[in-house]
Amino acid sequence: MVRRVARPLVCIPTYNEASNILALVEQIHEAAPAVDVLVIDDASPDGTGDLVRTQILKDARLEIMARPAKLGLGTAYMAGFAYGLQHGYTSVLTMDSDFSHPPERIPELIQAVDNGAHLSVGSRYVPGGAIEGWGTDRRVLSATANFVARQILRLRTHDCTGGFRCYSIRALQFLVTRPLRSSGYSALVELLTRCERGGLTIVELPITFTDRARGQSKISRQEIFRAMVTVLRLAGRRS
Ligand SMILES: Nc1nc2c(ncn2[C@@H]2O[C@H](COP(=O)(O)OP(=O)(O)OP(=O)(O)O)[C@@H](O)[C@H]2O)c(=O)[nH]1
Ligand SMILES: [Mg+2]
Repeated sequence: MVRRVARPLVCIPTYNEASNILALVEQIHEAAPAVDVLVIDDASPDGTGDLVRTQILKDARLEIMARPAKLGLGTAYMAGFAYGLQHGYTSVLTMDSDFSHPPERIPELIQAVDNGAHLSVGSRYVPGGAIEGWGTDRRVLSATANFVARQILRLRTHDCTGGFRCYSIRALQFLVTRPLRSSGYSALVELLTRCERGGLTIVELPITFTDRARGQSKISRQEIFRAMVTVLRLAGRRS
């Protein structure tokens, strides 16, 4: 039988995050004791899944969804959304597992949804937002990608590529009705575009994004190219 709970769920997709994941879960629970955490792990070769499974024996607020192979960020988010709805969670917050997204801001993102927003976005690109640890190349790439995506897709949200977001039940129900076209990082732009086109209320809260200190980046040139194709494909569609 499915256990039904009435609290928020934090979903963390992981691929080779053994050096980060348990410390992150601890910080999340320090900042937000009343949330459950679902790690969505894609058979990480570095044993991330085993670490989480061992910790679950000691931590009732932790759960794992173990997937058989690296299936991409987009399908990980969609699987987390379905899990959240099925188990009766009040909202689903997503974040990266490399400490780029500050756990201490989780309560504010959840609160914004509790106050009526359909989606709250932790944003680097609104006043008060910042990026720490990135060199000029990465800053320019990210700022340009955001600017171009916003212009082409006519998005109002300033940070359309960040993964620190809290989705309300209404947003989750709306998003799970149709599978995503993108499976990788560009899923973030697709999810946001669908929310905006669906008329959902979105609020952006400034965050300081910090570059990953431990573990390896998974973003590749191929992913960046795919993200650009996604933007063009979405631009050609109405909904
Ligand atoms: N489940 C799952 N998680 C993934 C996959 N690819 C990336 N992730 C996770 O998604 C999050 C974001 O990935 P990162 O590698 O940090 O990507 P990034 O932030 O663009 O790149 P960095 O600057 O290196 O941090 C991290 O928690 C990853 O472990 C995947 O295919 N499946
Ligand atoms: Mg990262």
